[in-house]
Amino acid sequence: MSVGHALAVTTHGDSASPSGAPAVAARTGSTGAGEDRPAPTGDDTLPDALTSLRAAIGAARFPLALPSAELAARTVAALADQLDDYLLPRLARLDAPLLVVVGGSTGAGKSTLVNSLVQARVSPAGVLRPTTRSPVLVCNPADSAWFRRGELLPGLTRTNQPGDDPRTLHLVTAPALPPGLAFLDAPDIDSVVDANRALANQLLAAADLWLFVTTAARYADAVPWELLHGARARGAVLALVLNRVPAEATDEVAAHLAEMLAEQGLDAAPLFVLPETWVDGQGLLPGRSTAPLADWFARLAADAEARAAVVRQTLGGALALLPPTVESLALAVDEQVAAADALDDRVRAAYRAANRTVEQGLRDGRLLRGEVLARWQEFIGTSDLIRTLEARIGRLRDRVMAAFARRPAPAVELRDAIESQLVTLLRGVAAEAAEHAYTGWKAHPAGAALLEGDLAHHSADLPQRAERLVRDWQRSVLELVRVEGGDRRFVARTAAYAVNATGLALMIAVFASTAFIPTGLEVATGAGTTLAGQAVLQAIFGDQAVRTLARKAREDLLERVTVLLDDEATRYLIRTRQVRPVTRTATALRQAAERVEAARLRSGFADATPVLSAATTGVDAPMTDGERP
Ligand SMILES: Nc1nc2c(ncn2[C@@H]2O[C@H](COP(=O)(O)OP(=O)(O)OP(=O)(O)O)[C@@H](O)[C@H]2O)c(=O)[nH]1
Ligand SMILES: [Mg+2]
Repeated sequence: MSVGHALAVTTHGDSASPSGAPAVAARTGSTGAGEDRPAPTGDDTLPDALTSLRAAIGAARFPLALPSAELAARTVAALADQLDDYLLPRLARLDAPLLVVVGGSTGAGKSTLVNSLVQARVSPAGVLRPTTRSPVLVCNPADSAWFRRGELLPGLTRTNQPGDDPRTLHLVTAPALPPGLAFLDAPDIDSVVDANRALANQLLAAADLWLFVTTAARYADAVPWELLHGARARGAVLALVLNRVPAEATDEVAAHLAEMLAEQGLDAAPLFVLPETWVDGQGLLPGRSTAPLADWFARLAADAEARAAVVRQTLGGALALLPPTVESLALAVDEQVAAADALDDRVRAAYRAANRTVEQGLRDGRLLRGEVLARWQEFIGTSDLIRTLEARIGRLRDRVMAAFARRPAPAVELRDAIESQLVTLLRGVAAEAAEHAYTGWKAHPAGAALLEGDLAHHSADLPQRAERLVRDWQRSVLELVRVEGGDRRFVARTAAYAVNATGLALMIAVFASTAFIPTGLEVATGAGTTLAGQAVLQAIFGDQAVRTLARKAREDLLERVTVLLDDEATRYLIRTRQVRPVTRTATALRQAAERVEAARLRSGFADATPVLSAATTGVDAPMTDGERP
């Protein structure tokens, strides 16, 4: 009975060659096709362009927890592997032996098939699933030096012993295998063992040709189809083995699989249908069962042009996929930058609001209340201040003197009241800003992931820093009075007490500032202010020189507050800074991809068209029960 389709390789236009050899069209490079292409944007070679791309990819990070980040990180890892494992070494040695990676579900009979094809038990097959955990590479002794050198799949340590370590590659030679072709028996692609699965994917990306092995029982599984899609998308050369097909089901199963392949656009790949059979004492399949496959590979091995064409197609497909893949990475980097910006904006908005609240507090006179107001009134009730004021309020001073009992100057108390009023304000705005920044981040997926530590509140030492800030400011106000007010009429040049008193008055002026000066005292001082208090303030603020100093003192205070709040905001901003992509990461990726694309178009790999296609030929009928040993 003739069952299935098998090998056959056709060329473009040519029907299967008379000899039945895998008449694969060898592409002839770029000559002839170059005229129609856009002008190249650079003149570097593909290996150079790929090396730059490798560097750009190596620098890409996606630490912000965005929906795109996980896939991007996986793509980076896969691309980096593909460049290191396959593209760079393969481009450097286009004539190196063809690597056939044998991949598929566990128990599909991959190891058994490889052993049978090379006529030696090079890879243990077994009943324990999964059996193959560490890849085994088998080649003709003449090719072993190339694979041993470790340019291909450099991350796998070469060994001469079988083992279980997925980071090793067991190298075996088999004289029965012709030179020019090597088989790599891979762990299963849908393994329950994570490391197996990851390794299988990595190995497939390093294949010149993927021999996909499935069984009558497993061919409809989802995972292999995903991988097959990936292989098709990459334009990788693919051949399929439908293994262990029971005689009675052959037609049905082979037809169904062929239908599925056609639906997925994979019908160009050669499909070999192998009958269910017995393995011999060595664990090898009978020669007649594997003969079509063995012949096909033998002809491929013997045909250097065909092998070169396979390499060109797989390479060309992988290279063509690089620019769009790298663009997806650049977009993911853009998203990281945008998210970092958005998070920073939330923090900055929270602290800008805090700054504004302080500014407003200074403008609307709300600070000139309670304790500060009481202490101020007490203070101006003493002669210290009054004596320092200019003569034009001398008469007023007399009245004030009369109104207030003479007491020791409560300057210290006023200063303390100003300090505590300001510190309370600063603590309040810092607490509020922290809360806003915190909730702003919490609501953002990438922000929530960054919120470790106590970021819901102002920093623990903020009260102390705020106190220090106010005291420093007060000192600087006195300094201002000393330096700038030294030659003004309202300060007695040498009197320390006068400096002190004027300084305190200036601080009050800062508290009252704009609301006070243009609109009058009632706004700022509110009810309960004594006539004397108002009058003195008016006298003070009526003076242009004092107003100028008050403005300076106010600006000084606001600058200090900005520094304090900036420090608070830094607690958040430092986190985004740590994870923010380095400037130009996305640009570097895009430029590197452009260089690769330009070099690819010049190289001729862009012209690769499918070199292997299916044709229906006879294949051995499944063994009957009577033929089984
Ligand atoms: N009867 C029969 N047994 C087979 C055939 N092919 C494989 N086996 C047996 O099936 C079991 C699994 O085969 P393996 O070759 O180890 O399968 P594998 O695909 O390499 O499995 P993993 O390494 O786990 O991915 C072994 O016990 C083989 O002897 C076959 O065609 N007929
Ligand atoms: Mg195996």
